[in-house]
Order: sequence, then structure tokens, then C-alpha cells
Amino acid sequence: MAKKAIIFDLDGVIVDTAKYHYIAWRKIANDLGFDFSEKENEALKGVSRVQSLEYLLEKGDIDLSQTEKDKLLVSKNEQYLSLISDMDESEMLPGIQELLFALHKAKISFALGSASKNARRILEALHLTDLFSAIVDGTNVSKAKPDPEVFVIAARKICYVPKNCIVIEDSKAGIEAANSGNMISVGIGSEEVLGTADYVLKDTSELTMKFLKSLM
Ligand code: B16
Ligand code: MG
Repeated sequence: MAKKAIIFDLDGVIVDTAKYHYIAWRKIANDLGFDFSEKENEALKGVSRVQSLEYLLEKGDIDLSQTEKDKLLVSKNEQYLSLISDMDESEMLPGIQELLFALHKAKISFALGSASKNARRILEALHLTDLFSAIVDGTNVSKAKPDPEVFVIAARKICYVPKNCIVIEDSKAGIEAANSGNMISVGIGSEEVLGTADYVLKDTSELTMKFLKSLM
């Protein structure tokens, strides 16, 4: 058994879905009469669907009833699902497919720790489900990132203590979750957004077996 295990975020780490979440939320904002920039979207990465809508409504200074909010949540997810309906392995981020197969071959445990309620559907489309030792997603948690719950459950499922888990995340909320869960945090993206991570890599092409082994 390797000394450390890895917990992967999904959107923005394994697969390039962050752009589709953005397109779907931007359409909701536009339909409500305001715009929503890519920079502002950073705050929604890793954040649950419900909390993302609350953030948008606050930004647009819009007050809605729960029924209206529920309609928007359904509409956002329908739009998102239609954007990912043809998803296949070509949408995986650079080097990730090879890395997951190499980790699996080396018997290094890894789990999924995603806020998305669509995570299992995406892993199936990418033919990755069976590689993971555990899958924890938005359907399994009561507290969203930056709360560490999703990663704590994942660590427990693969039988590793938090300090021996390396979390790979593209979002500020996810890095905060990993840090407050006492895990090793690796941010994928800009130093400006992910500066509180223990390590920051520019993109997934830098997330190599050699790098991960250096943390083990
Ligand atoms: P869903 P991750 C997160 O996934 C996304 O980063 C975030 O943008 C999205 O709002 C959230 O999942 C919920 O997704 O609407 O599919 O349930 O990055 O934690 O894998
Ligand atoms: Mg993410």
C-alpha cells in the first residue's frame, strides 16, 4: 500500500467541463438581464449548484421565490447536460487519462471528490468509473466546498488519514476545503486564484507521476 493516496476533483481537473458550467450560468444571468464574466465565474468553481445560483442572484441584485429558483436550477442543469451530451475521452484534460491508468497500474489508490451531482454520469462517459477506489460527489454530501466534507468522506472510504491524502483541485473553494481538512493541496491553475495551495501547477500537463511520487 502506497504511503499516500490521491483525491481528484472532477470539473476542471479531469475533464474540461468548467467552460460548460460557465456557459450555462452565463445564459441564466443573461436571461435575468445582466452579464457574468469569466473572471467572476472563478468564484463559482467547485461551488454547489444551489450556492452558485445564490451567488448569481446576489450579483444581479435579484430576489426570487423558491419556486422560481428551483426552475432556474432545473434550467441550468438541462442546459449543462445538453452541452455535455456528446462528451467523450477527447474532453479530458492533458495527460490525465494516462496518469489515471499509470496510478491504477502502480496500485496507488485514488478517489473522486467532486461537488457535482453529474459526476458519475461524466465518469461513465469517459470510461473511468472502474479505475477509482471510491467516488464521492454532490449527491453524497450535506456541506459544499469550502467545507472539507467531500474530501473527508473520500479519505475515509479509501482508508487513508487526511494528512496522507493529496487533493488535486482547480477551484479556490476546493483548495480551502483541502487545507481545512489537513490534506496536501495541489492547485491546477493560476497562482493568483489558488495561492493558498501547498503547490500550484499551471495546468494538468504538469501533474505527472514524477511530481506525485515526489509528494509520497
Ligand atoms: P452540478 P467539481 C463542481 O464540480 C463545479 O466546479 C461547479 O462549477 C458546479 O457548480 C458544481 O460541481 C456542481 O455541479 O451542477 O453538476 O451538480 O469541480 O467539484 O468537480
Ligand atoms: Mg473543479
